[in-house]
Amino acid sequence: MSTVTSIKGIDLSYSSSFDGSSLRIGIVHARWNAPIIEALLQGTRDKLVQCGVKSQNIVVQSVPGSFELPFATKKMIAGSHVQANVGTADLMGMVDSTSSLPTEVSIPSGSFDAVIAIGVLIKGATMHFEYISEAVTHGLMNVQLESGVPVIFGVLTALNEEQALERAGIGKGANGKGHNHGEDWGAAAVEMASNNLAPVLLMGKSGSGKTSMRSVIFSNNPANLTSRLGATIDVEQNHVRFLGDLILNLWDCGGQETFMDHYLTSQRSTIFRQVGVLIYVFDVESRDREMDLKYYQECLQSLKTFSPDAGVFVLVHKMDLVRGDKVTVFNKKKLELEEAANDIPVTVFGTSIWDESLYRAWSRIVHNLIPNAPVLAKHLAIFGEACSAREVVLFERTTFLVIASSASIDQSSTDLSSGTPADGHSSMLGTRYERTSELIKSFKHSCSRSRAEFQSLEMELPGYTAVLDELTRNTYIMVIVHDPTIETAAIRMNIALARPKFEELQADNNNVA
Ligand code: DLZ
Repeated sequence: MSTVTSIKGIDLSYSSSFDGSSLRIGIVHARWNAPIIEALLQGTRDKLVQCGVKSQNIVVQSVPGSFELPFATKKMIAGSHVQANVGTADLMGMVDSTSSLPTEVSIPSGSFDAVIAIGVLIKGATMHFEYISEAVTHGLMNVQLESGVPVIFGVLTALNEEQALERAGIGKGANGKGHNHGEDWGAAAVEMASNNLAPVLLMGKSGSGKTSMRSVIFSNNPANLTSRLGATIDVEQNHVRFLGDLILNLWDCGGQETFMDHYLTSQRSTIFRQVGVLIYVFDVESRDREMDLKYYQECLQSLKTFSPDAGVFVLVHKMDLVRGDKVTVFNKKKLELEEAANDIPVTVFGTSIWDESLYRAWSRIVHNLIPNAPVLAKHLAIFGEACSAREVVLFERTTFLVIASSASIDQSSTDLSSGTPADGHSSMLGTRYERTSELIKSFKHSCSRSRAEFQSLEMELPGYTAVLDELTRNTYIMVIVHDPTIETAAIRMNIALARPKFEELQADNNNVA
């Protein structure tokens, strides 16, 4: 039987389960006690990279001593000029003649998902140690509470040099080398940052269809299987990967009245703080109109208080159940919900899991969350023109949501963030691309049932030719040409030629996410 020698420390197996590939992490380190700092910095970096953080997304800045850490951390989070690419030669002000001087870079505000403050304080003969330790601890705590960005406390407060060396994994005494605490700080940063991504709140009364739509869009379940899903209890947090490295921090909030009451009272600041997008779902057939509106308005007010910049999308769901004139029913409901929102801008969609309307709404929502969507759209239009395409559409690979589109007929390049079609539901013209999303998703389900993998599609019809093919690792492109002399092989070749450019654009996207 193995003996447990220590129960102290972070459970690294748990922390390492987080994926840091979309995160940007700042490190501020002191230059006092340089060799120890150097080891800690290395341990921190190694762990960050091991957790998937890209080296170009780790920005390092140094300050003279630990006392300066809170100030520098605050500045780094605020997005002021920081010193980047500082190597260990910078420690203690040493100049490495072989490396270029540290570059000044401007970091956009809010661009760090977490900052790690590293310092080594070693007790001396005076009270200096106590004062600095306490001031730095409080200072760093204040920075994270005020900024809302997690700050990792990477400051060793050692009674002697030996203790500090051991905690940096370079001990020389009887206890051996010891464990490098920098690894724990790297893992803690990734965990805290992953849990701190601006949430996308999915709210609405229990039974309104929130979980089913999430399952259809993100878990790729066919609509007919969603009836088996149980009600969501409390808040279910999901990190949904989109376009490769973009992570949507989706909070599916159970809609039972007890939960709703908690969200709006004791949990109000936790639920509504720093929200990126609120998606509020209504069951169009709901009988409890007054109660529905009351919760809706209270949620909007809470959002306005804690996340005034959040986008709001309202889905009038289960439109397939409406008998009679769907357009009139939808328009009436839309007006009612816009009026109830008062001065808060809301975008209202009519949706159903049984048709393309769900894809239309979610394409618009997700489009809002893609940092360089306009750039992608611009390049898509250039591509379309270069290969004489009448229409070009870009789909996300797993969800098949429309990310961008460009058409030469009406010059309507792409603005997926603009409103709804007149009937808000099934206007064929307004939802043609999303109809393709839905059809391809169904086709992919059929493929997987027969253990085949969907790869590409070609259609040659008298009026036009359409090719749907993989563009990048995370996207598909559909190219529609009306010129009968253009062959599908030529379209495919153009797609292959455009591939590197779009891979590059997507990498940029992930870096600014
Ligand atoms: C002054 C000082 C001392 C005595 N000890 C340490 C230390 O052990 N670790 C550390 O990071 N910094 C030390 N400093 C420097 C202060 O943190 C600070 O840089 C100076 O007082 C200037 O404000």
